[in-house]
Parts: sequence; structure tokens; C-alpha cells
Amino acid sequence: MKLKAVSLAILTLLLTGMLTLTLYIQTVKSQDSPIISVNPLNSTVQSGASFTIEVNVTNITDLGCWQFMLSYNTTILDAICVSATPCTENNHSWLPVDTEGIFHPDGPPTIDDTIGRVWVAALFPMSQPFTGSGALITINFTAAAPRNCTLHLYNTVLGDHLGEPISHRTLDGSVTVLRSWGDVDGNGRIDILDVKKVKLAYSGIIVEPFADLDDNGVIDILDVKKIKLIYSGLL
Ligand SMILES: [Ca+2]
Ligand SMILES: [Ca+2]
Repeated sequence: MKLKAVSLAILTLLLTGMLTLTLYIQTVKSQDSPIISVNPLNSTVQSGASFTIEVNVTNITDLGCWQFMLSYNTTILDAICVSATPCTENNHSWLPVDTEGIFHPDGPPTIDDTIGRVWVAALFPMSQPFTGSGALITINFTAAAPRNCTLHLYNTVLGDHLGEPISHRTLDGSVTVLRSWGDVDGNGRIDILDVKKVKLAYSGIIVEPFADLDDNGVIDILDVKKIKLIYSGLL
């Protein structure tokens, strides 16, 4: 009876050990698997500002071709153009192309600012597949409105030099757009509409908390003075 109990304990220990080892190997494997990601994962910009993000690959071996689509909210961001990086400047067959076979890094079909999609693909030279980690592309955006925007990677494909798929995972990014001082209506610009809104808020005709430019809890003549100075570029 005692012997049986000891055997059972040893068996339990062995099974636990094997399970732990399997989980450890799976974790290490998952940590080392190739990743296509937005870099930086989180960024913060002022409304109206231009900024650049990268789409990176990490821990890749024998990368011969790649593609991704990236979605964004068009009311928050405007995509302006994409550019090759030192990693991909030798790439060819850039896609997608228009009906005349031309690749446009700053417009459709690469950048569709109506639906909020950036779509890029290219091939590495057959004799020069890429191994390691680096940026595939940079994307230049303008921040239009103060909100949070997810940069979602989808339809991602990584392939080796023989066109076989490379399994990978994706990491999305996000951008926080902060309201610029004086951009009362949050449209990414400081214009006469912002001046008008502060004056209306001062007169009590509209309620506009962002008209409180000096953040002192009241909308008074100092806020009116400030918006006029900001508008004129004097503040
Ligand atoms: Ca504005
Ligand atoms: Ca105030």
C-alpha cells in the first residue's frame, strides 16, 4: 500500500514536471516567433501636428516578401505618405499599383483616406532575403482631431524567398491626439471659428469648456484676449 502511494507521488511529480517544461517551451517559442508591429506602439501628438510611425518586423528569418494593411480612423488622422526604409530600399515590385501599373506612395490605392487604410507590399531581391529585425516602412500622418486612434494591422503576410508563408503575430498601435491650446473646436486648426467660439462662450450664448484657455474655471475677457493672440500667432 505504501509502495503504491510512493509510486503515485513520483508519477504525479513526473507529469507536473513534463507539463511545466512543455508550457515553458511554448512560452519561449511564442516570445521568439516573428512579429509585425506598429512602432511606437503608443504615441501622443498634438492636434494639427505631423508625425511618423514605422511598421516593423522582429525576429524574422529569410523574409522574401511582405504585405500589410493598416486601418485608422479618418476623423482623427490623415495618412499622407509611405516611405521605404534602409531595410527595404532594395525591395522591388511595390504594390498595390493603379490601373497603369504605377505605385503611389502618397495616394490611392496605397493610401485610401476615405475608408482609412494604408496598404503596402513588396519583394526582397531573390538573393537577398532579410533576416533580423527592422522597419519595413514608415507612414507619415497628420493628426486631425483630439481623440484616441487605433492603428490596426490586418491582412498581414510574411513569406520566405520561395514564397512560403512565415507564421507570425501582429501588434497594433495607438495614437493619442491631444487638443492644441486654442483649438477650441478640436478640428486640428486654430482659425476664426475658434475665436468665434470663445467670444460666444464669453457672452454665454454657447457652453464651451475648451474656451477656458487659461484653465481658471471661468471664461472671461482674458480668454477672449488669449484666443485673439493665439490666432494672430502672438502666443
Ligand atoms: Ca479649431
Ligand atoms: Ca479662463
